[in-house]
Parts: sequence; structure tokens; C-alpha cells
Amino acid sequence: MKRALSGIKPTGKLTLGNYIGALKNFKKFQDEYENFVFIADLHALTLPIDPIELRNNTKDILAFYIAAGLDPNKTTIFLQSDVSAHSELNAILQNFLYMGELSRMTQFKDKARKLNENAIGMGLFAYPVLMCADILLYNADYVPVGEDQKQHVELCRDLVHRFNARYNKEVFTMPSPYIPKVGARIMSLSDPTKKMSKSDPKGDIFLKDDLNIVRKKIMSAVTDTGSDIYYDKENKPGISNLLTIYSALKGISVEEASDEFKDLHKYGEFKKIVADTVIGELKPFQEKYLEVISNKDLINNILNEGAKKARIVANKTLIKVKKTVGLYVHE
Ligand code: ATP
Ligand code: LTN
Repeated sequence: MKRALSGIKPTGKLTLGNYIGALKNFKKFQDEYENFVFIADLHALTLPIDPIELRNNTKDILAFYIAAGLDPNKTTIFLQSDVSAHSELNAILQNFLYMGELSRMTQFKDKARKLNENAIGMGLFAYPVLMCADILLYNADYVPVGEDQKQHVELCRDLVHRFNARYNKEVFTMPSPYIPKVGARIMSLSDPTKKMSKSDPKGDIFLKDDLNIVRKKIMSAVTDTGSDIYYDKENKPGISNLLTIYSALKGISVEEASDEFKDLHKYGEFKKIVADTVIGELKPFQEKYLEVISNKDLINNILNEGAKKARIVANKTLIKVKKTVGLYVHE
């Protein structure tokens, strides 16, 4: 059976971009694939973060996973730091990715640019190595992520070629990124030329926002001059972003959405329909989230069971890798 794996790091407040680009797609895999979804808490340490905030974010993500329809009986849901094989494989894989290629990663360049040179941690630089360990431990065939993570999955593919060729056997499975056709890069509502990002939260809709605020944010989203509603990312980035949000939530193409609105010619009316759609999606999601977040036993139970299942799969791969590279594995 094919496998899918993905994760989200528990930094900041999750946005509608995270939901459409990643979270919403995780459950697509749980009926037909062996599905692994984890909370990338070690990755959250790559930039300074308050410990209490990290713990709260971690519980939030778990509750979001369940609210987004992940079923712990079908999907192995776990915490990265609960499975020590991630750190162990990371230590081995560090030797198979190179400084040059890591320093070319867009995410690293973007984040490092905002820091003083003396404050760029090794973990931030080596972020994609740990991400490779995450993916390869589970022999994932598919990795559902938004557009910005594609480069990391591609680097992981390079590593698989390199590693398997070095040892002349198929040690690792080749992963493929699964990028949604619509909504892989949701833009900020206040500046539709910038990504909606939880580390730079301007014009973001947060998944926990009060629904009246969500409506206000959408109604005041920056749009373009004119009154026609059609998809044109270059000349109408604001309207195109709203059309993308609408299409992704409705499960239709942007062409189909443009067709629906071709006779409307009123941005206000259009925004109201988009707001209704987003609120319609977020309302049951938030209700489920509140149910889970208040149930500590449920959270602990899901994480304990998930960790047990994940460790079995991950340790098996780790032993195979250790043997391959010549580490002495004694039974
Ligand atoms: P940060 O800004 O702190 O780097 P982020 O908002 O990009 O955070 P991540 O934790 O890096 O969030 O991303 C979680 C998942 O959400 C990833 O698969 C990422 O590709 C996806 N994602 C993030 N932002 C967007 C967006 N604006 N549109 C679509 N997908 C997104
Ligand atoms: N880098 C990802 C989170 C992440 C991930 C992974 C995603 C860490 N390890 C493995 C898919 C597969 C991000 O969302 N920023």
C-alpha cells in the first residue's frame, strides 16, 4: 500500500493558507493510503520560541488535525519528538546533504535574511535534513504540502538518488510532493502579492479567528480597480486570491469559479459570497477543535497510540539504514 506523510510545525497561529495548502488535504490520503501525519515540534525550535507557546501550539495542531477530519484509527498521528529515530536518522543524513545546496533553499534565505548573522542557528540551516529524515523514515510515496515546501521535498528526492546510488540499493523510497491544484499558495488579504504566512501575519485569516472578524477581514480585503470578476494573477491579484480561496473550499477549478461570477460585476457581493463560504467551512471546524482541545485525555491518548505505531515503522527503517552505512547493529 502506498504511503503518505506530512506535518506542520507548531509555530504561531495557523492560517487559512495552512488549511487550504496543507491541512485540508491530509485526510484525502487516509482512506486509500497508509497515512502518517505528525507535529513537527523539533522543527519549531529552529527559531526562538517561548516554551509555553510551543506546548500550546502543539496541542492546537493536534486538535486541528482531528477537526480537519483525520481519524486516529486510520491515520497515525504523532509528535516528532516522541520518535527518537527522527533525530538519529537526521544525524546520519547530515552527511549526505551539502552546505551549498542547503544555503540555496528559499525558506532558509528568507528566514536568515531577517536575522543577525550570529543568530542563525545550525538547526535553521539544516532544517531540510531533518525534514528528509521525517519523510524517509516512513518510506512515504506522497508528501502533501503547499508550494513553499516543494523545494524541500525535491531536495529530499536528490538525497534519495544520492544515497541509493552510493550503496547501490533501494534503501529509501522516492517521495513525490503532492501540491494542491488550487490553493497551493494563498496570498495575504492586505497585500495579495505576499504569501499569507504565520510568521509574518499581515492580512491573515487565522483558523481560530472569531467568525465575525473573518467576515470583516474578507470584506476589507484589498482588491483591484474595475468590477469584473475573473482570474488574472498578474493584473488582478486580490480578486484572483479570493477566487482561489473560494474554488479551493468548493473543490472546483478557478475557471469554474470565474464562470460562476462572470455576470456579477460587484466586488462587495462577491466578497460576501466568499466570506459565507469561508465561514461555512470554519464553523464546524472550530466547533470540533473546541471539543478536542478541552479533552486532555483524548489528546494524550491519540499521541501515545500514534507514537507507538510510528516508532515501529521508523525504527525498522533506521535499523536498515544503520546496517547499510556500516554502523554495527547488534541484536
Ligand atoms: P512560516 O511563515 O512560519 O514559515 P507557514 O505559514 O509557511 O509558516 P508552515 O508551518 O511552514 O507555515 O507550513 C505548514 C504547511 O502549510 C506547509 O505545507 C506549507 O506549504 C503550507 N502553507 C503555508 N502557508 C501557505 C499559504 N499561504 N498557502 C498555501 N499553503 C501554505
Ligand atoms: N517544513 C514543513 C513541516 C515539515 C514537513 C516535514 C512537511 C517538517 N517535516 C515532512 C512534510 C513532510 C513546513 O510546513 N514548514
